[in-house]
Amino acid sequence: MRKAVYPGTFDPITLGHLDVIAQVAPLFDELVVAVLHNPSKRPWFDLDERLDMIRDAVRAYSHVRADAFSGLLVDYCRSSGVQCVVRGVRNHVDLQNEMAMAQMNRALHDDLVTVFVPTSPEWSFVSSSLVKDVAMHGGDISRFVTPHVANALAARAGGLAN
Ligand code: COD
Repeated sequence: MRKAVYPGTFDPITLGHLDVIAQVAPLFDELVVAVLHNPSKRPWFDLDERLDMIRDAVRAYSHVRADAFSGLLVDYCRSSGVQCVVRGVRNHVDLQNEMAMAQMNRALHDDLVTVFVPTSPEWSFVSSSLVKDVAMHGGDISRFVTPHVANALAARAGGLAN
């Protein structure tokens, strides 16, 4: 069985993340979108909210599921029996960072392979951080996220502004 993990913070999932999922979903029998649970960071959305948004966004794919992990990604991959990590690459800055992460993960886990997926050009400037910033200032983010995420962002931005 070909299994892969697409790990990230996903605070929140964007159409850029979904583009990566759409590109790789046909290559695997099971794809796990794995959300890092890191209580020391202060995400806009808690773990359950991020998982809910991912589950809503990937509901068309029967073999794509969301899960949470904490600690090292390599340990999560070992315990899940996964040998392939998927990461999206938007530009040379991403590539440089992703290379270092992939090589560190490989140094910690000999059998782990990282697959880099170039983003489709229309999403190359989209990030969770920018989408939150635009939402925070009342901008229209509906082109960059699912309707479920757009509603959640509007509600959270409104709450933060009050
Ligand atoms: N188009 C295409 N790809 C995109 C886009 C877009 N518009 N936006 C983001 N992406 C890609 C990112 O490049 C990344 O590959 C992925 O989507 C997820 O992005 P984020 O921002 O949600 O997630 P990150 O990069 O913060 O995730 C980092 C991890 C949580 C995977 C990493 O910190 C980790 O593995 N932590 C666990 C501890 C660990 O093992 N540390 C050692 C790592 S070497």
